[in-house]
Amino acid sequence: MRIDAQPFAYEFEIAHTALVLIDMQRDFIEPGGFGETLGNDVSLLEAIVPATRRTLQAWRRAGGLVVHTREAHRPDLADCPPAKRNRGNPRLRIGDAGPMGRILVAGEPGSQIIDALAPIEGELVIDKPGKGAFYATALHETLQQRGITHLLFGGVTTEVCVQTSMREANDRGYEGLLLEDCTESYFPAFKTAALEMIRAQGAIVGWTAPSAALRAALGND
Ligand code: TIU
Repeated sequence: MRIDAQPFAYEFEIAHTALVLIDMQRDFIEPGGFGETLGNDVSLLEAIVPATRRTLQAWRRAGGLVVHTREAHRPDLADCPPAKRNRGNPRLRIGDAGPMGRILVAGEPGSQIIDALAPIEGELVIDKPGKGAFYATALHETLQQRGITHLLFGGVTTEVCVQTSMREANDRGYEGLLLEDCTESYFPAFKTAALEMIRAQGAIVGWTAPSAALRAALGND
């Protein structure tokens, strides 16, 4: 399969490709969660939900593997470095009680993936303590066991967890493509810059494409 992408066409086989949705959690997208405690306007992120849902549904119909990640710490915070918890001056720190439960803690309401994109049976859900999806997780081994060589990325935020995960994937030998309208940042200029950084220098990190290009290739929208 081949899709129109930048800086040039992206070729992949569904059987060897996973759709990886990064951290589409209430903690980042809804008021009262981690994203807002950092001082961000979280309303910006909602805009990508319809395109991401449509793409997820098309990818499911095509029979492709889906991976959902969540940035989430253990309740005892043993996997949260003090440097991460203490950085800056957030209104609430990781592990503090907020309106959606303890901030950025696994199992709390805020940690859940938003209803519109909720995982279904057979999809992988990876809790990760860092920004990158490969750090301190079994993601690489799991993808290798399934013969996955290509990764289609969406999720939030573009320049933090998505870009970090794409760079980690690139260094591990995956061919990665970021779905432009399925990713968002609290800072529009950072999203634009991240997309440009990824595809510059002949796809130094990977490709970018609108999700419609993927859905057109799948032909099942
Ligand atoms: N703050 C911010 O932009 N992002 C994060 O802290 N985590 C993710 O991107 N998931």
